[in-house]
Amino acid sequence: MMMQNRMEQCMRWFGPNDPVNLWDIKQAGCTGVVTALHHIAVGDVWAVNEIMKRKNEIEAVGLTWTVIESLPVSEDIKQQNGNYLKHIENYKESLKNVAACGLKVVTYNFMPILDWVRTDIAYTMPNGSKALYFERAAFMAFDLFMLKRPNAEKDYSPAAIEIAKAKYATMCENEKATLFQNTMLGLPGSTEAFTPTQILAALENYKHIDAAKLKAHLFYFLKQIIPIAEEYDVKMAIHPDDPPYSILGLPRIVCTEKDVEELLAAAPSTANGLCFCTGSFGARPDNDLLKMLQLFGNHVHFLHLRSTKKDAEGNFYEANHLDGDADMYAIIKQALIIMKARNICLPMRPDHGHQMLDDLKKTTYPGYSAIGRLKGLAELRGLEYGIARSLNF
Ligand code: DNO
Repeated sequence: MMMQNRMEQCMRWFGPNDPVNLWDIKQAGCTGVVTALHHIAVGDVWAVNEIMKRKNEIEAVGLTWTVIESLPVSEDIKQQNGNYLKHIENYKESLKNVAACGLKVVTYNFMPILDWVRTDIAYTMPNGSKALYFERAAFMAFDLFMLKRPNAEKDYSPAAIEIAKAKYATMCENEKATLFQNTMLGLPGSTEAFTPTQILAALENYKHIDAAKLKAHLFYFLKQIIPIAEEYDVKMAIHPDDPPYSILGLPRIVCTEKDVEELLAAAPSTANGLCFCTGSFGARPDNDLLKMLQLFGNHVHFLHLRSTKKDAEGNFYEANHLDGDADMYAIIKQALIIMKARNICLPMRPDHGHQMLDDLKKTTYPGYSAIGRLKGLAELRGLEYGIARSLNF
């Protein structure tokens, strides 16, 4: 029988402490789960028994652990100092263990210090649901007047600094505290935020690491890791930077088509691939999502579907999955073409979702409440079904 090349519907699960449980994910219509061993310190080896324990939990409800998100890369590796060689060896070990447990796709990122950054995690939409929002003026105000990053003013034009000043002047103490908390949120899967002292010290470590140097560190890492991934049949899927440009003076190097071209060329192999996040790449007006998907289709191992709505001031919010600036019709159509050509089912997760209905009363990881993601998934699934049928796929 011919295989139906459809996206494998997944949701992210943050493990046993996640208020959204595996049954919720199953009821949303997923077959796959995307998760990580969040309790293992970054840089340490993921042991087979730990991986198996999590895998069995997932399989006990009839779901599959489809993608690891993330097997994190340590700051030592990103900065090439301290224990980086040991951490690279540990990473290889983890990949072997992951493969031994039958897992095939590993997502990671190479963002310095911070992962994704938003200024508002409860931005009210006209219908009362809450979205994630990046407000440029608020972010600049945070950087210049709250964090007081040394030399921050050099990164902004005088006009931008005036905008930040005006924004800061309108903010009450409560708003400032919330902005601080939101911006300094730590890694996904953790509710801990960085302190100003921690972040300023971490930024200091990047004083001599510019984009070219960070790229060299990424390429070094890839040259070490990709042969192992290839040997053990694991696909590496790097997540783009979010937002896809420099923040807090930090280099960000997985933002554009050119960045992707370079990183793929650094270790040529289909094991060297992408988590194609339409929300992250899509937050830059100069990224043509469809073109990128066409160009890099053979290296896409995982899809994050989400649509940001940008404005001329550099703000963006996360719109409904079928609204926003991403042409989701064109993207899903292209994903179907890629899957058919490669005869595979690409794992996909509705990335983030609005906090809505009953979830407005609950505390969940920002962006990861159940109902908004379920709605996004249902819309994406319907769109895919319609396109696939009309193409006779
Ligand atoms: C945000 C996520 C990212 C992603 C990591 C992958 O919700 O898409 O935090 O998981 O960057 O390493």
